[in-house]
Order: sequence, then C-alpha cells, then structure tokens
Amino acid sequence: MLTRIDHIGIACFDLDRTVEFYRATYGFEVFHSEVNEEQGVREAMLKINDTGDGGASYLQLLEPTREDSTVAKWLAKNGEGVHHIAFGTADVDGDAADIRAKGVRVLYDEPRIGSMGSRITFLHPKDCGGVLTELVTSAAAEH
Ligand code: CMX
Ligand code: CO
Repeated sequence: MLTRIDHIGIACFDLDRTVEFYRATYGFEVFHSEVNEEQGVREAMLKINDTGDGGASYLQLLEPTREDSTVAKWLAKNGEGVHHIAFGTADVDGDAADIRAKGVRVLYDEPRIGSMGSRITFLHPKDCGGVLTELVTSAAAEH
C-alpha cells in the first residue's frame, strides 16, 4: 500500500546552487546527501515533514554525474525542473508486482538501491500520464 509522498525529484545542473536556493528561499536544510553511481546522480535530500506511516516527505535535488545518465539526458531535453514523484510503501516488491499486473511497465525486475539505503523501482512515464513515478521502501522502520 502506498502511504505517503516520499519525495519529489527535481533535476538541476548545479546541486550546490540549487541547495542554496531552497535554503535561502524556504529555509529547508540538507538532511542527507550522497552520490548514487548506479543512477548517475549526486543528490541532496531536504526533509519537509514526517508522515503518519513513520516515514517522511523530502525534496530530492538531483545533479547528473555523467553524460549518459538518465537525469543528464532529461536535463538536456527539458532544462531544470520536476523530474519524478515518489510514493512510499512498506512493501515495494508487492506494490510493484500489483501495479505491473495492472499493465503498467515497471522498469526494474528487482528493486535497486536508492537514497539512504532505500529500495526503489520506477514506473514508465508513458504508462503514468507523463509522470515518471518511483516506489520507495525506506531502509528504516519498514519490513
Ligand atoms: N518524466 C516524464 N516523461 C519522461 C521522463 C520523465 N522524467 N523521462 C523521459 N520521459 C519521456 C520522454 O519525454 C520521451 O517521450 P517522447 O517519446 O514523447 O519524447 C520518452 O519518455 C522516452 O524518453 P527518452 O528521453 O528516450 O528516455 P529513455 O526512454 O532512455 O528513459 C526512462 C526514460 C523513464 C526509462 C529513464 O529515465 C529511467 O530509466 N528512469 C528511471 C531512473 C531514474 O530516473 N533515475 C534518476 C533518479 C534516481 C532517484 O530518484 O533516486
Ligand atoms: Co527519486
């Protein structure tokens, strides 16, 4: 069951400049940052609020680390902006299987590693009304 907006992914050319915009404009601080080589991103997670399921909602600011990454390709085509949304669940495997059975393309056979040791998968934007959609089970507090 999907129980929260886990994050909104925002693609940018310059992570440090974008982090500074969110800090100066809204007062949001970096909760966590990391490089995910598999996804080809350097990212900062800004925690916005806790959620009733024991998780939280974040903004995920994404800067590509290589030319052939999905985010680099998207930035070249669209410029900076909202790249994807992510729903949180305690069971990414089960929810991905249920959604796949409804005819929506799930991009990975098995969930991969996302921010903060979470397990993630993606739904194809062309099957989701033009919205790249991620499913996330966070490392903490979920089975
Ligand atoms: N949102 C909406 N539509 C998108 C999109 C996005 N983020 N990315 C691509 N599309 C659309 C394109 O506009 C294009 O549509 P048209 O054919 O109408 O022009 C179509 O999808 C194909 O796009 P493409 O540029 O040819 O890109 P690919 O098919 O090579 O890749 C996708 C698209 C979704 C398979 C790829 O981006 C992907 O695997 N994404 C999942 C991984 C990811 O995004 N990782 C970064 C974030 C990591 C994290 O959140 O932790
Ligand atoms: Co994401």
